[in-house]
Amino acid sequence: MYGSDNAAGDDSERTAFRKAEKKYKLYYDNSKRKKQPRAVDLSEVIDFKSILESYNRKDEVPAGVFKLPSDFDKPVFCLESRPGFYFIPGALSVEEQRQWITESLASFPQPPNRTNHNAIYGPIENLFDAAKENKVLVEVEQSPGDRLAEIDSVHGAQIAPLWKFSDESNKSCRGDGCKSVLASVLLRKLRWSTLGLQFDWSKRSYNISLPHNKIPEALCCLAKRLAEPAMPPGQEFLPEAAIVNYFALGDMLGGHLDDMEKDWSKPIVSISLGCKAIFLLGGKSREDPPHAMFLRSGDVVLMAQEARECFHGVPRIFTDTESAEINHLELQFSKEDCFPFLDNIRSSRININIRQVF
Ligand SMILES: O=C(O)CCC(=O)C(=O)O
Repeated sequence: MYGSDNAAGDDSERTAFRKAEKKYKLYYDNSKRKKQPRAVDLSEVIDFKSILESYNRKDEVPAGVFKLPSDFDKPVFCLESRPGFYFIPGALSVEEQRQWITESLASFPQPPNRTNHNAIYGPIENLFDAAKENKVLVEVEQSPGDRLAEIDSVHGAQIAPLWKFSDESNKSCRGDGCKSVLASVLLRKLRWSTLGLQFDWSKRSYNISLPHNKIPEALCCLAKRLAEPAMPPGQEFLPEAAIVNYFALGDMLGGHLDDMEKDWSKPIVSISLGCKAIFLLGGKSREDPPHAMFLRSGDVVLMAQEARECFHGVPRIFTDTESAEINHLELQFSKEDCFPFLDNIRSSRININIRQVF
């Protein structure tokens, strides 16, 4: 679940998980001329891309890792010390990556899906297009009747202002105190959107009374296929909710558990898109030293059974051209009308995690 840097709590500075987060988190050294990212030792980070290459070449995997015997069309790797954890390097083709990056930016934040912006601005339609067209979101005047109708039951705002996109910041503004914000800034500050059954972050539970659309059929089919290696025999994964996390440089997802779903025998299917990241997979206690591993665009992680009880998080994403490893996406988004997607993904990472709730 989405968390912040201090999601681990006040007394967490000493836990093994927190130490690992601090080891890999992005810090800057202020040298004489310019701010430089502090060098970090990546020698202990598990690299499933190299593991796959060596498995394909020599049929070998390192100690502690094994290849799952399965009918899945790509090798699936597991860790001996973390039953229920599955890693599928390069599970998504380049075309699939392109498709889901496009959907994540242009469609998934569309109402009734909620985003982190709902609490302040209410539902925002067509954010991606508005950012592309340099629009501005402005607070508009409403009649008292309109305003009372806008009560936000989840975030408790008594009178929610209404915001609309405009070509210029001064149009449709209500007088001197008019508030406005660039759509491109909102897109850059997009941190999550929720699909299917909506998750209420304030209560840390699913709020089934909130309006929602079903998970899109194509995403459902993909998740069902990807979940197979982790499914109990004879059972089918039923995607009911998804959280889309958007990471920008310097963002991290603090160590947490995903424990709000009823049946932990069913996996969480977690898809990585865009810039490379480090994922930390801990144990059942924050005191258990976590395994660090790279997540690249197209990789898929499944967490089921015992692994559902393991702390995990993302302390770092890499956006520099060499480390981000997204060159293959440049060609996919090379047409002029795709440039806004490329521009966004060059400096960000997207994670789609799909869940069966009941
Ligand atoms: O970004 C990721 O790879 C992990 C996301 C996650 O753990 C979550 O949303 O609960």
